[in-house]
Parts: sequence; structure tokens; C-alpha cells
Amino acid sequence: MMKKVFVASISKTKFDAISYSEDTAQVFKFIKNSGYDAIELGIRNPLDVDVSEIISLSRRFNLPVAALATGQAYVDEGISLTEPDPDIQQKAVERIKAHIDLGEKLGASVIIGLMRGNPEKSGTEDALSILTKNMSVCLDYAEEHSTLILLEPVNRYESSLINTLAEGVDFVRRFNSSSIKVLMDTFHMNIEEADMARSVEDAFRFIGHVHAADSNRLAPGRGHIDFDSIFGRLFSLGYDGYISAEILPKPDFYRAAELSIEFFNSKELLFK
Ligand code: LER
Ligand code: MN
Repeated sequence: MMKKVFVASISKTKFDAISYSEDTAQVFKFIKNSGYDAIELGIRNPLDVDVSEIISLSRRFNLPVAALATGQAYVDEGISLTEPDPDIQQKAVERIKAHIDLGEKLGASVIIGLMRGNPEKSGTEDALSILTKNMSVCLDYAEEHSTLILLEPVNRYESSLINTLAEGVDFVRRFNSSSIKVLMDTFHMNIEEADMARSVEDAFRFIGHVHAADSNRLAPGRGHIDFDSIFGRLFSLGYDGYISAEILPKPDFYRAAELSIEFFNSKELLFK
């Protein structure tokens, strides 16, 4: 059965499509009481967070951590896997390894979305080979630590590298590893895919996680994306993984989480 998730940040960040609250215990409690099956956490630097607190909150509220979002390291610090400066690439690899260490402890996957960087359009071929090299190092580490990496295609305004699900699948296939899969985000897909349900079908074997946001990045149901056709296709193909609402915290964190779970619950057949 598909599992309902809400994305929250436990680091303060400039990345806007994420809910942030200072009180991590309150966040876990609210997400659990709202009826979610799991939580996804945005963490800029795992070395700056109290790991034992997160583990104990996850146990206390019986709320698994589905995945760790890493993009804040790029948005807030400019660290990415394709920066021309090899020292910054090295920093990015080390950062992802720290996320993998935390992912292993929590049983959470590690997302690589914005962390791949946003190179000049003219340099994307070179950047793709740099990304492949650095991703191999991260992936070896993920395999040693039994953690799944999720490569997320993002829209062209956020990265020049890997925008569509098909490009994500092509990239992931290079590694011939079951430890790297594709994350589909409906907000990005609405910009990049010609036929969203068809793209889901074509990429299905490689899809390991889903981000749900509507066309305006509000809660699903608040824009014009046809979720019945997309979720229906995922369901009929047998997807039983996580669907995370990754949305703007509007009008505020708590209401955004409520609106998303109300929408998921209204699709009872898919989420039962
Ligand atoms: C960025 O727009 C996004 O969707 C994140 O999940 C990527 O890390
Ligand atoms: Mn996303």
C-alpha cells in the first residue's frame, strides 16, 4: 500500500518548498497525529543535528523517517557534486556520505536533487561526467551502508542536469545497481513531462520514491495537476512506497500538512 508522508525541515533554510519548525518534537507529534505513515526530513548538515534525538523521536512517535532531503547544502552553502572546484565537489561527496551514515541509522533513503548543482547549459556534458564520477563514490558508500540513493529529476529552472524522468532513468541505469533509484516529483514533472501518467509508466521499474505537490507547489488538490491519473497509474502498476507532500508551507506548516493528508485520505482506494 502507498504510504503517506510529509516533508519537514529541521534546519532553517532558504529553500522555500519545505515546512520548517524549530520544535522537532512538536513536528513529529503533529505529523503522527495527523495520520501520516512517515516523515521526510530536510537536513542541511547531519553533523549539526542531534542524531540521537531524531532516532528517539522516531521511536517515541512510531513515525519512521522515510527519506533525507539534502538540497539545502546547495541552496544555503553552494556545495554541489558538479561545482568546477574539485575541493567543493569533495565537500559535497563528504556531505552526502554524512547523510548516508544518518540514513543507515534511521532506515531512510538519501535524496540527491539540487545537490547535483546547476552548471551552465553549455557545460552539461562535462558536468554529467563529473556527476557520474562523484555519484559512483557516493553509491559505493551507500551500498556498503545498505542505504538507497534517490536521484530526483528537477525542472530546468532549478538545474540544467536531468530534468525528466526518462533522463533520470538513463542516468540511474549507468550504475547497474539496486541502491540507486529515481524520485518522481509531480511539481517538476508538470513543467517537464509531456504526459505525466505515461512518463510514470515508462519509468516505473526505477521509481523508488514520490514527491507530491500541485502545479503551484501547494498541497495536492490545490492546483491543476490530474492526480487521479498519476496516482492511479502508480497504484495500478503496484507502487507501494512512499508519497511525500513536499510543498510550500502555506498558509502555515500545520495547515499545509492538514490539507495534504485530507487530499491523500480522499483517495481512499489508493492509500488504504
Ligand atoms: C527541489 O525543487 C526539490 O524538489 C527537492 O526535493 C530536491 O532536493
Ligand atoms: Mn522534490
